[in-house]
Amino acid sequence: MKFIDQVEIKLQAGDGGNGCMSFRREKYVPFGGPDGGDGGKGGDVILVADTNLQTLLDLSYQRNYRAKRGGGGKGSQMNGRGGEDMVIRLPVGSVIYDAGSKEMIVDLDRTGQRLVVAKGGKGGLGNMNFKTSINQAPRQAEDGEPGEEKKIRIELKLIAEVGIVGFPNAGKSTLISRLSAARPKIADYPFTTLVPNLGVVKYADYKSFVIADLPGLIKGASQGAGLGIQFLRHIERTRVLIHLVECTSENALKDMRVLEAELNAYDPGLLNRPRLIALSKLDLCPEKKSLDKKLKSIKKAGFQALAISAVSGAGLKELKEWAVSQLKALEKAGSEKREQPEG
Ligand SMILES: Nc1nc2c(ncn2[C@@H]2O[C@H](COP(=O)(O)OP(=O)(O)OP(=O)(O)O)[C@@H](O)[C@H]2O)c(=O)[nH]1
Ligand SMILES: [Mg+2]
Repeated sequence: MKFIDQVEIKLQAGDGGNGCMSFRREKYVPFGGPDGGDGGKGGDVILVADTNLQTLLDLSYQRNYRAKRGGGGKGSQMNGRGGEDMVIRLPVGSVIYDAGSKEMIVDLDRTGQRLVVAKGGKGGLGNMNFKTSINQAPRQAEDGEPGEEKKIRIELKLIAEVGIVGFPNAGKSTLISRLSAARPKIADYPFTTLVPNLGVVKYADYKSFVIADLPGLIKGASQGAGLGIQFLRHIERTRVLIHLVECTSENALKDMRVLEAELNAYDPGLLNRPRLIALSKLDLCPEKKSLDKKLKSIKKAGFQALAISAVSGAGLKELKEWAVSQLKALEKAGSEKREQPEG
């Protein structure tokens, strides 16, 4: 499936139906009076967050959306019917911006969340509404109001609690395939992963968190090298990060600084998340002494560190536990803050 995470579309809500000008005509009822009904309301354009969708692909094919116009009012006091709404389904995590002003309209981050993004026009009043004591036969009826027109930009920001960031080939996809049911492509060459993958990691009593495997980052990515850094949009919402550096690396700390520089160029806030460096492919580094030395130098620089192997499974339990403990701590801190609002 193709992964599209940005798209611009045009929306047109339905115009309101016109009010009707008509007079009651019936045998034996002279001067029957005005009986023109009102126009119906135009259909709205509505956005709905749907968990069944993972990409904005469909919207990249269809760029124009139009709700139906309201029906016209009729004689015999009949009001027009309302125009049908246009409902657009979007993946959860879609952020909607006004394409003109660039302002954010809404962040659809909850399943089932709905928003009327363009309102249908009001129907016009029929002439039966304009009857007064001095004007018993009004020849006046309103036209319906035009429906709202809008151009919006949609950005998909995946919702995952834990993000895996590292150089190409570090073993990110292999790791997510070991921790979750996700089955991303794994291969012995850089840039195997071109789009983010999500996996659900289960732990303890039916609890789980979502982990994201991102395409590899390289030095200069913020200037466009490799796949660039635009996909980092998908870790904006993560709460903790795992950095993968191959244990065979000559200088893991130096590699780490390269990753940090690219993350910092995208959003310095990313570096404030709880982070852990996992030296990957432990099975390829059998010599315990030199591995311990590497871990020690990373820890000395103030990082939390672990050695793991997605192949042998070593260290995976600890890695999972670390992520869970960090998420729990963040949750606790969040709820305490909510209980004691400042000021
Ligand atoms: N020996 C060993 N090989 C591993 C381990 N984890 C991954 N590999 C191998 O390393 C290569 C790259 O693995 P991927 O999981 O595709 O790496 P990635 O970080 O997702 O790479 P990109 O998607 O290209 O950024 C594959 O050949 C894997 O089989 C490990 O723990 N031990
Ligand atoms: Mg990969």
